[in-house]
Amino acid sequence: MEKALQQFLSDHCHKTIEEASDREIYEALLWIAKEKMKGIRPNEGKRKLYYISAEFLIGKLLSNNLINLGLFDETRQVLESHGKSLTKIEEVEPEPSLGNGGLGRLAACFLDSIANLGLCGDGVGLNYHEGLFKQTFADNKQKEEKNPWITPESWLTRTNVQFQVPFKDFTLTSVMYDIDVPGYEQGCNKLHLFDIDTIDESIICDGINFDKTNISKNLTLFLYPDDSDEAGRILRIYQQYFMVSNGAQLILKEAKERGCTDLAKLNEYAAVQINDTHPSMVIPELIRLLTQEGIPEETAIETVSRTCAYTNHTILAEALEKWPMDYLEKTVPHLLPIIRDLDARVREKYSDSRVYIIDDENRVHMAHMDIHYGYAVNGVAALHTRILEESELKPFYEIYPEKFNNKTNGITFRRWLTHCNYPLAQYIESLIGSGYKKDASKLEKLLDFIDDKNVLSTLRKIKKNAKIQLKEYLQSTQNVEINENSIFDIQIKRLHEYKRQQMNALYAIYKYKQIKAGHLPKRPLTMIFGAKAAPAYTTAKDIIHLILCLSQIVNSDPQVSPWLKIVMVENYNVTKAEKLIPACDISEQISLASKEASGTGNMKFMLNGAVTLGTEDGANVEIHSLVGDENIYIFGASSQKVIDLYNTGAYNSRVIYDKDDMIRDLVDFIIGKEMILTGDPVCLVRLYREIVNKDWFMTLLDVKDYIRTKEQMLNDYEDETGWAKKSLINIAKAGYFSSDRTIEEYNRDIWHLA
Ligand code: 26V
Repeated sequence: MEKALQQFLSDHCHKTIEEASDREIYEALLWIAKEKMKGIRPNEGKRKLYYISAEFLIGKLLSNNLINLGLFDETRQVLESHGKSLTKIEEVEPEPSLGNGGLGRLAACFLDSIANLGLCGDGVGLNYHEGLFKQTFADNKQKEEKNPWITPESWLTRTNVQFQVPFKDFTLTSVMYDIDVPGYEQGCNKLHLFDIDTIDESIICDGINFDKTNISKNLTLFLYPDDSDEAGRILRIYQQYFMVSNGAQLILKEAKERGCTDLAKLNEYAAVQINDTHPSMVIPELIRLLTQEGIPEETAIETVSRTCAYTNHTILAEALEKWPMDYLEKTVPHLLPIIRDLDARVREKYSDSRVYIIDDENRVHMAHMDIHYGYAVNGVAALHTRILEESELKPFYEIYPEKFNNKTNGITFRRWLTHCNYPLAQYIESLIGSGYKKDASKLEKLLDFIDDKNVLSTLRKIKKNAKIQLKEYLQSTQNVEINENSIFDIQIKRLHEYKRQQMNALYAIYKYKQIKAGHLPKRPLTMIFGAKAAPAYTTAKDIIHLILCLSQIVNSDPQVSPWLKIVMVENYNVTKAEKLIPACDISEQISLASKEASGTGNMKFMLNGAVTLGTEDGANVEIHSLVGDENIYIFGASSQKVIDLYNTGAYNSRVIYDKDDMIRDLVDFIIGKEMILTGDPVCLVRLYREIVNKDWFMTLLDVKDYIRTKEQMLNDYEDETGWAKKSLINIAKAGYFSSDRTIEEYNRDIWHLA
């Protein structure tokens, strides 16, 4: 590495490593890694997986690629010996924000694991130029700005692959860009991102607004443009069809190249994983292309049904896509006869209208199409899959019980341990060897050290150092001062009412009032939030406003701020997650039970030694059964109770508010004197009314139990050894959540690649 680096810098910059800037070193490392990846054989196999996803939240790639190329340790050492820091150099790399949150990050972890297991499988998605918006704060509110990430030197490689994609009134010519996905001591796969050459960034006017109608200029400009208006929703259909038509054409081209002479046997050459319903149009598109190639329609449908599998990532009704037929008519009319035919075949066989593809309002239920014409359907955590089978998708489960299966999510330890918490990874290796890198279940060997005082104290030191690093980072980026001896309590995830950041904010109000009343805690507490709200989601933005106002009030109060700090991290993204997670003591996973399909942040925190404060929801349920009651803090109503409350309509937040003085006191604070003086009364009153009159995600149902449990947790933290043991057990039991395990299961039960 040293020689290659010296050579590059001397050839291109006439400098030594010491003299070169961080940017020059970054570009040198980028070039060296790309060259090295060119030399790696591609993973091969007869049946190839295509993981089609509208989102791949890959994060920065330098460290991850160096790890997988086996160059990470050496690079760190070489740079250090020349007075340079890899962490600083990484700051130069822009983060591609090609995802909203969990779903996109999962796709990125999966690509990493697919490559690392040596499986033949590529990602297919879109090359958004701006990605998700960049969040800034002004007047205690979220503002959105564009977020460009493509620079002349990047991980993207333009290929010669181009396809024609037909729309109603025009045809677009695509270009395929590739990003290499190297496996650790394995072959290389690709992430294919499709784009067009005519994108025009100058049509973006203030913030993230742009002319949504000019498709040839805007198609891949933004990830999920605001779909609060019709033009936004139609643009989304253009994006989705563009993605799947390119994917389908690529699949057929590669199948033929790999020797598929009879396309009726496409399923022997390809498996398509449909990541949520965004790529669902791949089903009618593949059928269309196969019939164009001369395959009879009946056979084409059967072949496609043996090729495609669908993953469901949410039960939230508003997130399940149902496209009006007239939108499809305006954009992709050539798919309509196929979709109508697929629906007609369903109606012929089943009388239950709940399983129809086209409903009586003439909308296409994308998930229904996936379930009828895919060969597997999976949920992303045990509880989630059970809810799909027993309630959300019950009529489908009754028809096709054999298609349903669970695949509990996972995370790649290469990014979420080796890279983001190198000292912890090194220490684990010194204790149990490197075997856990290939087989994460070996982390359980750490349990041998549960009574080893030295080990527990070293783990505490590693956590403390991570906290100091985060303190320095927040000081330099946001100019806030936090106390490394305080408890770090962190909730980082998209802002959504079901994730209940508002409940955590009510806790902050509780704590503030306690301190004001002279009840000082045993130890200071730092509450950290990070969350972006969808630009058109008013309540989510009001919750951000609440948190920012609280943070202003609390942090500027000399009586309170030595004991309580509230920090809202600006522009929360993968890079920030990598800095926050190693420093966390309390991992907030407080969604309303039944609503969080899985969560993956919960796994990242656990792996880094945080203790979970959570509801029995998503993968928290599995974390709970792995670590046991002593090593997790569970509170709140069960998913069954919540489902019953929804079914009977019995939940009424106003009744709780009226009856419970303590709760009323906390909620009233939102529109109290301090808040109204600090914030925007319109937002605060609106949020107050939302909570008192609606509270669709039942914050007031769980808030008291939440406060009680969190107080218990803060108390228990004072038993240093006891807490360190909980932390160690969480790390030791995190092996199950390696995405290598998840992908092995996908391959064993669904893809059958090797
Ligand atoms: C999408 C939308 C779009 C419109 C308005 C509201 C709304 C609410 C939620 C969603 C979520 C879409 C799917 C998704 O991202 N699901 C997440 O997938 C993760 C990976 O499986 C999982 O860990 C998260 O629990 C789940 O929320």
